[in-house]
Formats: sequence, structure tokens, C-alpha cells
Amino acid sequence: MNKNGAGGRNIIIDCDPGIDDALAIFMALASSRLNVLGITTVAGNVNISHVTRNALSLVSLTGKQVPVCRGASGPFLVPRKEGGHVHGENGVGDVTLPIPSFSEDSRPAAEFIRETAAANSGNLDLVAIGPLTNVAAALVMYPSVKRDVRRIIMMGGAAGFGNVTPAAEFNIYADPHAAAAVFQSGIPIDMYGLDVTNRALITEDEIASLRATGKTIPLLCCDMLRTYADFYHSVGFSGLALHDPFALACAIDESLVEFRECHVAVETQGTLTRGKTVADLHGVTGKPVNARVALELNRDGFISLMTELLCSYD
Ligand SMILES: [Ca+2]
Repeated sequence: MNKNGAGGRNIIIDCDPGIDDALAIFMALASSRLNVLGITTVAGNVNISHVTRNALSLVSLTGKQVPVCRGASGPFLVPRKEGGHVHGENGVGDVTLPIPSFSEDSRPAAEFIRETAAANSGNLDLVAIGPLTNVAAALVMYPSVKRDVRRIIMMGGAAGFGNVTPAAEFNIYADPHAAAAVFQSGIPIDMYGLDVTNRALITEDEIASLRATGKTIPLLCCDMLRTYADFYHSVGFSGLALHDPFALACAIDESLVEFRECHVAVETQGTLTRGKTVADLHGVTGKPVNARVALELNRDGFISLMTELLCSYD
């Protein structure tokens, strides 16, 4: 039991919905093993107004209500980078979402993180599935956050190759200085990077099975995934890489992956490699472990868990 009397792991989802963020939000709110205390939004896939409105609409669709707090409208030091070519102009595959049934919380994201972490000290995990600007802002402004947050579960980075550049993954590249601050924070990090999420693929047959349920939320997910499919097919993938849903699934069941504990640093300067997560998998630097980097995954187990959660809505 947690302090709110509900079962499950207390989390805040920091996100930039985002098609794959949308699926992750639906999954989180359906899981009895997670207790979503709030959602904070950050500019990333699309601008802060779109991601915040999308988050409100997505939560409304579930029939639940959690605080949705607006966060950073751009990164600390670098120009803003959007992922609209992957996620559509409105961030959710240009699917029209319903008008939200409730309003955004008046607390800024970083303040909400501070307050919620203090109220659940040692019993709160941040699930960060967008650029890390809000998380870094909370750490910089409120030192108590380092003490109160138990773990950061992150979709971001790669021990291997990047996607937005040959070296860097989108969430880290979008705000490398924020990511560097998070990796230097001392809070234990579970890093679900492209090493696993590029293999967390859903096939067209599996999408067809979701659609065949005829249920509202699975159908909406399939509609959003159409835009996502256009991108992944254009870059030669055999399926659609479900980055954020995979990290969220691992917040529920970490046995879906195998980790390597190591030190991870973020390149903030390199002209070719800015935003790369440099994972010292072989311990050559002698620097202390600050992350568990997921390197292997149970794809079938992930798809099964995701399908179960998405189809649990009426
Ligand atoms: Ca995201």
C-alpha cells in the first residue's frame, strides 16, 4: 500500500504526447500496479500547448482524472527540436481528440514534482518519456527532489546508435544539458534506450488484432499509429518502435528486460555527437554506476502486457 491507500508503484509521468506517449498514458492509467499521481508535460514531439492539451484529452478518455501540470516550453540552452514529422502536426497523428473533461493544474511541472516527491519521499518514481527539461529544472530548483525521488525510469538515449542523429536519440538530443544534469543527479536511473525500444516493435498483424477488438481506446491507438507507421516504414523498420510504451511496461514489470549497470554520461559539446549517452558498458572509465541500461528485451511479453492494458478499457 502507498500513502494514498492505493496499491501499486507511485509515479509521475513526465511526457510530450506524442503518439507513443499516448499509449503509455493509457497503459499506466489501466495498470493496478501503478499509481499515477500526476502527469507533467514538456515540449518535445510538439509544442507545450499541444502536448498539454493532448495529455488532458488522453486522461479524459480513460474516465479518470489526475493532475496535469504544464512544464517547460523548450530546452535550457539549445534550439527547440520537434518530432512533428513522426507524430503529426498535433502530436497524436492528426487524430482529433475530444475536448478535455477537466482543466490543467495550476502548478508548474517542476513545482508539482517537488511537492509530490516531498509528500511521498522515498516512494515516488519519475517515468520520464520526453526531453528531460522538467526533471532537470526540478533538480536544479529544488535540491530536496534528489532525496525524495527513488528512481527515474527513462525512455532516452542509446548505448549504441542514435535516431535523430547518427549518435543521439531524440529525447536526449532535444535537451542534452538537462539530460546531463539528470545523469549527474545521483538518483538511480533505469535507461530504456534505443538498444531495446527499437526492438519493441508492434507488427501490422498485432495492430489489426487491436483494431478487431472494436473498443474505443484500442481503436484510437490504431488510428494514431497510422501516422507513426508512415514514418517507420519510410526508414525501413519491419514494425513500429513503441519507445515510451516499452519503458512504461518495464515500470510495471522490469523482468521484460536485462540490464547492465554502468556509468552513463551525456555529450553536450560534440559537433557530431551532441546528445549521445556515453554508456561505459565495460567499466573502462572507473566512474561509479549511475544507471541500469536495458540491453535485452522480451518483446512478446511486452506486446502481451500492452494489449491486455489497452483492452482493459470498456
Ligand atoms: Ca515521448
